Amino acid sequence: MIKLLSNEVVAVILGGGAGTRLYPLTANRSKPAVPIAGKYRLVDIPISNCLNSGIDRMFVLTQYNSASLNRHIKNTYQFGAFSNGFTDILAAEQTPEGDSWYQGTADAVRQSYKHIRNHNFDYLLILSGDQLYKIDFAEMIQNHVEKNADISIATIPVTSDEAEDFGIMKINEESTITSFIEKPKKDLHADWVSDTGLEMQSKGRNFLASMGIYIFSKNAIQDLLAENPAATDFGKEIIPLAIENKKVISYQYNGYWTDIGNIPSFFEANIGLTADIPEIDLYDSAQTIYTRPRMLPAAKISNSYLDHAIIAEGSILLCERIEHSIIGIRSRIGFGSVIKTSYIMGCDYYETLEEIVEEKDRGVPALGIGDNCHIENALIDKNAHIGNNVIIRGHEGLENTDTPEYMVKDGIVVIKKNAFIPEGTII
Ligand code: ADQ
Ligand code: ADP
Repeated sequence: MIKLLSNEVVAVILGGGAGTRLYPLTANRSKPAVPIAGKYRLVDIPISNCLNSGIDRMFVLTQYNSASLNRHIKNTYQFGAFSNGFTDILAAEQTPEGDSWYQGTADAVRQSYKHIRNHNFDYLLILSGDQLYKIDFAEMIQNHVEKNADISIATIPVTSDEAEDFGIMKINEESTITSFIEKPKKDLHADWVSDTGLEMQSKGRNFLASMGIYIFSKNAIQDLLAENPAATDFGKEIIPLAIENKKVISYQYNGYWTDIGNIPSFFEANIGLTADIPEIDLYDSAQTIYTRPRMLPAAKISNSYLDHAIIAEGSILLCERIEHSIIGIRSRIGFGSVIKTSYIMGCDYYETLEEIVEEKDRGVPALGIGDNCHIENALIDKNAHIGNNVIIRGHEGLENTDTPEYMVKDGIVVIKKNAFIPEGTII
């Protein structure tokens, strides 16, 4: 294991633009605060990768701040008196020099640089906030130093279908990037094939894609941002400009990495965790994924058949079956209910028995999922009140819709945060 000096690296986590691709999960919270895997939030992934690599000074740049992001970061990432560590959220702010929104990824770093430069560092590590992976950044930084690079980009071989969504590059035998194109259309692909090695080629992964993970030497980031004031994005502008007169290298990664920036990929990444041996191991004590330690009681389960189910702490389950699903913290699921291929995010709080009785008297569904429900291919955001005998069944034939309580996106039903779904509803 390579050890970094504590003042070598500062990390910047790009926490998201407008967040429209993850709507409605981002309707009232910033993207880094979106809950994943039953008990974590998106931001825990890049932060944990940093901590596991020995990097403990991090900025999270976000388009808008939210109470849940603040609370989560404040309550989770505390560094003691013997460390310089911090996790600071920088939300787009109004200043005398400019209006509020970050105009893109490079603009977000440019606007935040006045805060970043107050810290000692040789290398700035820039990360996306919406990816699921585990990488040792210390190795990537060592490679950057050994190769005397100005910029390193983590890369992964992808197929032609995927290449349209990524920055694609060509490299020479020293792994120096010689050309770069952001999200090339299919008719250009013939010019962008790379030698990705036999194993990757056998899977049709012939294109070298940027993972949106960059290391910049301090001078390189300062020069590029100052000399190109109109450049707002790394992929579209800064990287293509940089390869003309800086040493920009590829650091190829062949492990599991996925972008979870939209509803279908977010859903798939979560459900994928229920596999026998998932692509990403949450049960690895050498590379812990950190999150807020909550003082919750263990889950209590009665009469339920559970198969490939991830059940978070604090849950009370009386249901009939749960298959290939994640049940988030403080979930309550009633008698006879069946949950299949779904991600239930859970609840922020419990209702008291008196509150539940009172809601019953008023004919309002209690917090959680009621009795005799069938829930399939659904993503249920936090604090949903789902009545008895509700059927929610996502499938390819369902038309995309957006109502005040739920949304259908590519066959997945998304129940919105704090939604009320009355008894007997069929979606
Ligand atoms: P995209 O992911 O399409 O491509 P982008 O939308 O710019 O690029 O987002 C990169 C990251 O920055 C995401 O985590 C996003 O949420 C965040 N982000 C975007 N705008 C932001 C803003 N204004 N403020 C704060 N954060 C913001 C990029 C590269 C490609 C590369 C892919 C890999 O441009 O070359 O292949 O990432 O996923
Ligand atoms: P977690 O990290 O457990 O997801 P959050 O920090 O997002 O939790 O917030 C959950 C918080 O919501 C809890 O601390 C709880 O105090 C608070 N809360 C309590 N009662 C309510 C309520 N009625 N509605 C919404 N939130 C509540």
